[in-house]
Amino acid sequence: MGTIDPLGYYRLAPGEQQITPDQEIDWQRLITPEARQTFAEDGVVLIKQALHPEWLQLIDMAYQRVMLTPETMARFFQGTPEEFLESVHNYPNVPEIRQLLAESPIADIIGSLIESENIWYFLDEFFIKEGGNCGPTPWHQDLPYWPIQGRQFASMWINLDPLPKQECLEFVRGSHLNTVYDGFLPSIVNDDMRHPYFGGEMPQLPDIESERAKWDIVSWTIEPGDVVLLHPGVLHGGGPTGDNSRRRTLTVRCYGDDVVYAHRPRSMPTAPQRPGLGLSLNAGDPLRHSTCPQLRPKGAG
Ligand SMILES: O=C(O)CCC(=O)C(=O)O
Repeated sequence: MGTIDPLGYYRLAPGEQQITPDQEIDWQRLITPEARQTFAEDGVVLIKQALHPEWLQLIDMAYQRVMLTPETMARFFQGTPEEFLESVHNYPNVPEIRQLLAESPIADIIGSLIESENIWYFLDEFFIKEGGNCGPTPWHQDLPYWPIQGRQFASMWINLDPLPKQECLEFVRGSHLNTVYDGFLPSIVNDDMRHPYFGGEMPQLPDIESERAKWDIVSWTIEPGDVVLLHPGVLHGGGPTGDNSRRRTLTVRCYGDDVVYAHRPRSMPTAPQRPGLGLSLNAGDPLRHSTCPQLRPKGAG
């Protein structure tokens, strides 16, 4: 992929040709009954070439805007050569993310996959691994960090850069149907990538990395335009970068009708924090909150 110069003009990368189609991708034919079944059974599915290059360009613009304020970002492996960045919940402040969710087919694709006509926004996150040799993302499930439960939830994992298989995030097939483990504590991953986030109520994360053969791990070679959809209960991690690699990833998280508010241990706040959410909802209530705008049907929110 090329770059956008200071005047806002796209500059082609060496050898890149500007031959993008002038019509939206027919994504409906990509969300097949088999894709739905894979997502339901494995908790993760790869959909090839689902996003038009113009949506990637919009994500690139969002990425450039968030990079103006790197001091606002979380840092994994802080102060080490493996350091990488995470920027969370940009929907309220970054117009490109709002446009992306309003106009691109992301919410429609998720709605079709999880079979819900109503789709709400939950969260967006950038994972930015630049400069080469960034560390792996610690193995985890997203579910323990969020006070929610339900089947109709999918995160769309989108990359601006091509990735060889060994730099792609990895997933444990079917793990969303089993144990919900405690999260890991991001602030101390340098020392311990499995230190419990809450401690106590949920079992500690297993040591997947040292017993890889025991787990049904899947990952793919990724081209820009490919998307991976994952349920928040699926175990995922890995995806370090090589010597000269760059990985700019946006994850967009949306849900449908069956997702409800759920209890989490009180020992730590859920992450990212949503003050007031737990005051307005009880366990089992449909997840309706001012920070979760309805995206589909268009105009319903
Ligand atoms: O891309 C990554 O390294 C982490 C992504 C992730 O954990 C997620 O999307 O839930």
